[in-house]
Amino acid sequence: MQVLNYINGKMQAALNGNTIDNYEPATGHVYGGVPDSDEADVNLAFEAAKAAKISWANTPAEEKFKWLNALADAIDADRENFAIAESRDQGKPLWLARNEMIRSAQNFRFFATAAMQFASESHAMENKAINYTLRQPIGVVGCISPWNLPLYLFSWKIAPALAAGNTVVAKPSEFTSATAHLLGETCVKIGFPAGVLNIVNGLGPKVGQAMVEHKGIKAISFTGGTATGKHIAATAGPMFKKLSLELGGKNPNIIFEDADIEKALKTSINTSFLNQGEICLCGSRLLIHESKYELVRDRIVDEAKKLKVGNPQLDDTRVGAIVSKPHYEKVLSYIELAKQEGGAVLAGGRALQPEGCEGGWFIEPTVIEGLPFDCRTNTEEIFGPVITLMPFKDEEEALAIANATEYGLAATLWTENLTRAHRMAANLEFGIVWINCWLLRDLRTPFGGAKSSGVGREGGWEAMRFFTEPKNVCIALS
Ligand code: TXE
Repeated sequence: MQVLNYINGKMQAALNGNTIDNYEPATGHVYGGVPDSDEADVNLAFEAAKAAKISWANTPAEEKFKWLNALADAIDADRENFAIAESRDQGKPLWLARNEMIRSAQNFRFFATAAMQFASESHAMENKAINYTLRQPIGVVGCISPWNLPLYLFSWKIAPALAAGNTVVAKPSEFTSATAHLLGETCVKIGFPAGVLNIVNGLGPKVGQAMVEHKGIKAISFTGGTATGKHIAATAGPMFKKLSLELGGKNPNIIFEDADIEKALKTSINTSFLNQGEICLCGSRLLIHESKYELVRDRIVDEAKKLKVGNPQLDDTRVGAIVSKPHYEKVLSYIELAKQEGGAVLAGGRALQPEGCEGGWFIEPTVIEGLPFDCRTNTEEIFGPVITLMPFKDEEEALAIANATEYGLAATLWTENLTRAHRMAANLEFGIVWINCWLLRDLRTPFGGAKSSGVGREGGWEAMRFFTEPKNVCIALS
């Protein structure tokens, strides 16, 4: 597939005509190209967004609702094509890509409704004055998304930005631009108003950096690695841009002795390995009460060995390919590090080449035990199909281990003890706590992390507030 930019209502190549090779993770072969855009394309997209700004901001909520729903309908209607493109481009199993396409459409539908329902506050001062808050669109905003859940996260940012009345310059990851290209084509097909959404493809340090540095782009919503997030904050901070940063995680998945073990095990296999472990919410550290340690360890090892790693297009594949060669090498290097740190690999640990996918970047689901809680393997984000196991003796120790990382995105815990569940939830230093479930998402809830996992929250009104500038208007009554 030859990916194109979508700027001012038109599909177009980078102005410089250059492209970047696009690799298929399942084969390791180049199968297309992505525009190697630069600052000039960002400027062009910005000018289009600026020209469309006033008319989109003044478009009635009913119209915005109609347009966002039209995008959702078009994605739904073309779901299979989108899913095939996503799976091929990212390496994820096709069945998973299908689910993510459902959610991508849902993101547009959800925020279509938000455009209709968004409201602001008023504050009456006895009989002296009345204040009301105007929540106005920021203007032109930037959305930068990663490669793990490409269209799912791209739409999660674009939809609220548009619903709040902004025009958008957006950049998908250079590793996974295919579904952003299809979204651009969809906009053309349905006659989406020109300039309201602009998609510029290319490298992070070029296109992403130009967006972050652009004086006219007043807010940046970013999801990606913590190091990139730090760099973006350092650039955008002195420019006083609004920033929403969703960064990495090193999430604990805690199984207490009183948990429903069968249920915990069934979900934990997904918590550990869904999407090859390339989800910021995956539980990469499995903490198990010492009385159930052997039982849970043996079962999780068994289940991990049974997961079929294979061609992403096949229905029975549970684990697909790792997104890129550099990331594949990074994950393998962490498995080596775990061994050097004294870890015992109980399942997986190796690269493999499934039939028909020779040359692809596949790694077996890997389970490691015997590591101290504060070693690098247990504190740094690996972002692959690799989990570590750690026993704990009581609630206090579980909490101490869980919190012993610079990250604070999501924690999962399994217990039938109601008061313990609430105590733990209050004391875990994470933005999201799942109790007896994982990745159960209500799109109205605040989504994001504490500590080095980010700044700000997405989802529901949080996203609508992020993408608007509040203005207090005070009227004296006498
Ligand atoms: O992501 P990057 P990388 C973690 C995971 C992974 C690590 C590094 O641990 O191994 O991050 O991944 C754009 N200005 N996560 O380096 O670079 C880039 O083009 C502006 C967790 O591949 O952060 C892409 O669109 N933008 C994460 C986006 O940033 C820049 C998901 C994310 O890529 C830029 C992905 C710059 N200077 C990786 N440099 C999660 N939280 O879900 C790059 N980009």
